[in-house]
Amino acid sequence: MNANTKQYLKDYTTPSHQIDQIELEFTLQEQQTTITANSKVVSLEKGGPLVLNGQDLELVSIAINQQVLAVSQYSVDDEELVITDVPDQFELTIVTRLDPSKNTKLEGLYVSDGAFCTQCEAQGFRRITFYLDRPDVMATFTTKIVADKTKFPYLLSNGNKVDSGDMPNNQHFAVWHDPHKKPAYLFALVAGDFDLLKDNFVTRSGRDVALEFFVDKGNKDKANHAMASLKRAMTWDEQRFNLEYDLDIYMVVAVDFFNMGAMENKGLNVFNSKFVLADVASATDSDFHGIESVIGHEYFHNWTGNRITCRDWFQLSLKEGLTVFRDQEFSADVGSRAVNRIDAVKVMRSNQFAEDAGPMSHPIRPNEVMEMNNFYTVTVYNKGAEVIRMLHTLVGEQRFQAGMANYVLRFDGQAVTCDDFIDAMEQGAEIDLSQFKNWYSQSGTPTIDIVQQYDVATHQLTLKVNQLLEQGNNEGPLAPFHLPMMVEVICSDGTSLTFATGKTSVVLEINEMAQTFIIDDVPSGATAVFFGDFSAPVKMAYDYSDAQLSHILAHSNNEFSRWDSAQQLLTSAIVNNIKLAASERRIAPSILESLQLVVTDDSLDPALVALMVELPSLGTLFELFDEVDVDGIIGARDFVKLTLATHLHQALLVRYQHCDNELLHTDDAARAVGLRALKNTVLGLITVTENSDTSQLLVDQFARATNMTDAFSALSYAVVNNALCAEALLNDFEQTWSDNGLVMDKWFAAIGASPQDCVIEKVKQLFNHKAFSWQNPNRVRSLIGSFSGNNQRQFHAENGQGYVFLTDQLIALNEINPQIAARLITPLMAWRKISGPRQLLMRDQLIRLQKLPNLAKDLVEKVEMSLGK
Ligand code: 0A1
Ligand code: ZN
Repeated sequence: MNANTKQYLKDYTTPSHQIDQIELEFTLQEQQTTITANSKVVSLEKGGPLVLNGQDLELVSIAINQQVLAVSQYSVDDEELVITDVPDQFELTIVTRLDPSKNTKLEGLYVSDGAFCTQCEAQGFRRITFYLDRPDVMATFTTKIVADKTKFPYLLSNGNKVDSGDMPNNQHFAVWHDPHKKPAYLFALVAGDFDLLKDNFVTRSGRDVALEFFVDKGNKDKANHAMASLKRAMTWDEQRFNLEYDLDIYMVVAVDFFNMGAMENKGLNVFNSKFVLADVASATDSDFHGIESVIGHEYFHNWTGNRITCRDWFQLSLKEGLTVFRDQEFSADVGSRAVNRIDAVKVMRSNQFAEDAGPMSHPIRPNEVMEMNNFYTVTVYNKGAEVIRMLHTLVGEQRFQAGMANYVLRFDGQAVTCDDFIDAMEQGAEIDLSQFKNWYSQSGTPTIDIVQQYDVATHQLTLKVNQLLEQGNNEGPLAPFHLPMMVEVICSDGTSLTFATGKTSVVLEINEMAQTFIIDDVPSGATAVFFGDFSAPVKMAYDYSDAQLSHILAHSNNEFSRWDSAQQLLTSAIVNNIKLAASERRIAPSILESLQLVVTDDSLDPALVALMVELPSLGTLFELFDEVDVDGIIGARDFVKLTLATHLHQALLVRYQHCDNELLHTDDAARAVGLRALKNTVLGLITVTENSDTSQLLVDQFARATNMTDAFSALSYAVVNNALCAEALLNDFEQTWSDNGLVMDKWFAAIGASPQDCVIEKVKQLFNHKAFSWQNPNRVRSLIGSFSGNNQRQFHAENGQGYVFLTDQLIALNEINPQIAARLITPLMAWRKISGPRQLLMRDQLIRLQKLPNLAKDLVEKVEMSLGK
């Protein structure tokens, strides 16, 4: 098979062979590991050849029923091993050899800081042995690991440990057996020396589960939060989804070298150490939150992903969309629902809307894929979760859970499709989803256009609703989507209308291109609020006046809508100034007044206030336009920020002080997180003006900080706001933390986001920093990713040097870790939307990449999609 070709969903065929059992034996050595794979193979289509996947492998031997095959009996190339003549049923023994120390792609078996570990999703198992590496081939795995006892005291794999012992030459072994059938992508092996944090969890039915966290030596205490989060997740899944854990042991290993966040391997999760290790000195509140959410996510995969898995990789959202929905609900139930919802919506409006409007636009169930690693996207994950959330909104919790129960009942132990899920939901939740299915096959963000008419005589509010769909990458005519629109009606006195259900919101079901709804008993002068809670992943075309937005901000019963109206006020203030010369820029005083009220409102959750006074990100603002005026948007946003900071200066200072004081006394941990969020958002605004006072404020906070949230906020605002103290704080921070890679990531990211013109030079110098490593994805993402993804000002420097710089680094990473390179290329792919000479400067760099002789498949696909045929 040719490496750089596309695979199509429509071409799916069932596997030619089944593998029910596999026994693996690993003899681990850093530079030369030998793997013997013994599989029980059954032919499903009589007579066909057996075609196994394999990549970067040295084939040592191959035998069928213990008979070694002659070279003439098989053929091997870069991608496949083909055995032409096989019996209907046989034992296949393959011996392969590889060099894990050279595996910088971090897929398959590799070495992370001296420990062996694996990453097999999506197609990493084929880098270990030749196999039917596809998720619909499910086997029971027995794994024997042999390694040096001193260097690798812990030998881990999936399932339960069934044997272990010593061997000659200081070697030892362990044998693991996983009773649950699984696809190869859920296989894992870890060998190394760790500190071990142990606990246990008794499930609802009384199963005693050992919980074990393996972390770098000296870091045991930093795993306590992750452990507590895991126990919360286990309890929550029993209570809310009625799902219980199914093995006697659940292990989590934290490694420093990892391409993604974490991996849900059965019984043996492998985590990026960023999502395990935390203490207040070295991790921010948002790091703590991230750990809880990723720990939850991987745990929830045990049912939605592992026990019920995907038939093929086009179905990825079957497990990911659903599991993101589950982890979001977990975070919302154990923390603030509104804050979690807002965080999720910010990701949708900036990253996902951008992806859906760009060259990589794909439905949550893609139709074509060249490199699967490129499809672990915000569309598959986050829009996928929004699609599940719409189902939940349409049917309500009880019927949704009935649908879930039916899904589990029907498909446990199987590899299934998104259609199977929908089918189970239709049956269990009793709803017709034939039209809802369009969310799985059509890409792009729908715009919902709303026109209102109010009849004073009948008190009826008529809503004329139109779906505006963009062709984008879709083939054929587009069908209307089925989506819930949550509506609240706020009267002129600030009270919200109560509907027949007794609630202050109603869900209208949109399922036609053009539709009319009538809401009765609406008093005159009322304001209707659409898409409360972001009830569908759409853009809304309805122009509220600033007065209406201020009214919603002050009175909505829905915290999300209050935040959203504040964002819309700020957005309109920015948008209105884009085309104006600096001297002509203005903000309506009413907007400043509304925000002043927010800043001074003690009755609101401080975490929410923090989100309300935060300006929409440049990423979100760019998504409002088909053609992006980079200078105009940055200039207008800077202006609004400075005006806000100046106008609200006194109120901000007071609020900063109040938060600080309350933090000294409160012992409510959740409230303290909100107070810190507000205090630091406010600090960011106050210090927009650089002078000795604001610089001193940063210096003081940095010096007094008893936690990383406060210390790093002071540092990063010093850098982004160009404070006089920036250099001093950066040096201090570096001195303190230079031995802690995860904390140095923050330092690298702060510098990468610096607005100074010399930032590229600084970043280049840091490539030689002792804490930086090209092989470590976290370091690369922090330094280069923060520049290209978080520093629009310098990335889009007029002379194009930001584009050249990023491309230089992509060329280097193409050799080291193409998966990471392909993630970092995203900002360059938006070239068509960027107006003026920048557009061609960006395109030039994509062309430069295209001409590279050994461009990896990951980048080939993205470059081709960006440049078009
Ligand atoms: N399934 C994991 C994500 C993941 C995907 C691919 C990886 O390597 C290529 C690693 C992890 C999750 O959703 O958490
Ligand atoms: Zn996942």
